[in-house]
Amino acid sequence: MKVWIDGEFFGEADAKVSVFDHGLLYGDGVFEGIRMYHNRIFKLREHIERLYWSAKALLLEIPMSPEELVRACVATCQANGLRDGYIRLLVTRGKGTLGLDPRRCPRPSVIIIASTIQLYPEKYYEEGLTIVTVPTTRNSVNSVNPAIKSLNYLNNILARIEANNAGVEEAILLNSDGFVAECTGDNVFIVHKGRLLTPPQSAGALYGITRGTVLDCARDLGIPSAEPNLSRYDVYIADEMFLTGTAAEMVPVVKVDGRVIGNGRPGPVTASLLAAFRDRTRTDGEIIFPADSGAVLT
Ligand code: PXG
Repeated sequence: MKVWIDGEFFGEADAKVSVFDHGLLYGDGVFEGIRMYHNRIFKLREHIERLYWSAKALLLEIPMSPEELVRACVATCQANGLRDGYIRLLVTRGKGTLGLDPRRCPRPSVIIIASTIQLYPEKYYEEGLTIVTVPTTRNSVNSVNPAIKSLNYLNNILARIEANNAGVEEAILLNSDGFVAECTGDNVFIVHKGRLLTPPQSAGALYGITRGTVLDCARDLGIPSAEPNLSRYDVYIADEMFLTGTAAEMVPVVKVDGRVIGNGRPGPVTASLLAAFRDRTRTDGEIIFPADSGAVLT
């Protein structure tokens, strides 16, 4: 594997950061998780746009232009011979002192790791997930806003540990007002009486790229959608439910906190949105190997 760090490729064993990097010392940095499908990097420009938004919120200056980042991501996939898989793009505050002041870090570091991806088993898509709500509440939008995709994922990791303890694969985090925020690495959607509903960013959700794509698909399919505050009650009485994320794409949920959702099977609105989503992954995104692009499914 070749890892891109600040403009150079390193072998896996030599791909290292300093112990004085504030990304390690304080979780001070931002990241993106991006998919490649069929020789294309899906929604790469949207991911890079969000990376700049996250960095802006942290007054972290990315030492490259968006176009340079696009080219570096493509080059990293090419260097690893990858047409399908996963990119982890990180910007850390960089090497500084033991004090937390970011002004002591003269140069942020950019890291790009391209690899294959571990997917959920097909069974979860066919049968749907069972999940729970967990005691850890989502970070407040007024502290570390969950819209910032930062390197500090402890809020999510605490919830993931609680999900593990409950023996489930994902968990709903509520915000401190008791409304549904999102899951540990996925956004939440429900379908109620034909309407597609997902919590707003202000409830403690990330502006997920998959979330945005699913909302676009809904518009194309004529499915009405809205972003209201949702309580656990709204979830329990939903007709359908699914989660969205770069890794999961769209995964149906059939049970929450012991309540069966709808008829306990993945529903028809979920299925039609998933088909529309998968269509987009075939035609949308930056081409990796231009010479192969004639062979890309359209
Ligand atoms: N919420 C959170 C907290 C996330 O981390 C999403 C929603 C979905 O957003 P996208 O843009 O991916 O549709 C995410 C992103 C993993 C992994 O390894 C997953 C994410 C991030 C990092 C790692 O499963 N999900």
